Amino acid sequence: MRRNLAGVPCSALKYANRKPQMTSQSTMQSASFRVPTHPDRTAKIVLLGEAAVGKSSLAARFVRNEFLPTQESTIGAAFLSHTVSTAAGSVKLEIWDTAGQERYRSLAPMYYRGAVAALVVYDITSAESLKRSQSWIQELRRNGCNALIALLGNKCDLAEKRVVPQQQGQEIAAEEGAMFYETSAKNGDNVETVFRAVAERIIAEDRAPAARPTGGEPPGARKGSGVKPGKKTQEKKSCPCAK
Ligand SMILES: Nc1nc2c(ncn2[C@@H]2O[C@H](COP(=O)(O)OP(=O)(O)OP(=O)(O)O)[C@@H](O)[C@H]2O)c(=O)[nH]1
Ligand SMILES: [Mg+2]
Repeated sequence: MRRNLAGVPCSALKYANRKPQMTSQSTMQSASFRVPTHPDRTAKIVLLGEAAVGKSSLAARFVRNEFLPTQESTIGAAFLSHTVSTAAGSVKLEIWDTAGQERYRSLAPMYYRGAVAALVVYDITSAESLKRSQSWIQELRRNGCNALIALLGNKCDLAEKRVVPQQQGQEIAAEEGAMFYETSAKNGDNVETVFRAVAERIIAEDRAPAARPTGGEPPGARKGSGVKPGKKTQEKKSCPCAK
């Protein structure tokens, strides 16, 4: 199957559930670093995890510095991008925010394939979501995906409802050779830290290629749009890599 530059089959590029446009360079950049017009590298990263653990909320906090208490469940996947500047260079993170609902489960491989980093999210108030995050990590390994993995225990602001001790998440991450953070998309705890740490590792380990000369989003992608596979659409036909 022919794919666009983000590794997504063109047949998946039907957009639904349109949301407000996002800026590709957010206000979340560190004051000490200016976001460059032409980042040095481009890296595909993917957010995985059970439904409602806060994947979209983490992405929205990182890219737009906002939190929606009534964040809608993602349909298919959403795409966002944001450039992180570090002392060692800049990297444009092309973020695929997958849908956690079971009915979209079979789509996940096309989003994690080719990803240089996977943020696997669970909710610290749900033991089930931690189990699910372990299955995601195992699936990535089983499929030979050698992406950098970060295990994130989200909703750490809900201390009174916590059922997953921080140490448990930490131990699982250590066993899996993954980075580990507890985060809160709601109050922003550790959100920029996670993405920045991932960007720094991507640069340090030379995991991402130099940025495409023309820049911009993968063909067919729309910032902040839900991506829903389905029947043929005009957009599919016009995709430059469609058969
Ligand atoms: N208290 C709290 N609520 C959060 C946090 N992150 C997300 N939520 C809430 O949890 C709910 C689900 O968040 P989403 O971001 O839609 O979760 P998701 O993982 O993207 O869900 P799917 O798209 O269905 O896979 C929403 O009501 C959010 O407002 C957090 O850090 N703290
Ligand atoms: Mg979502």
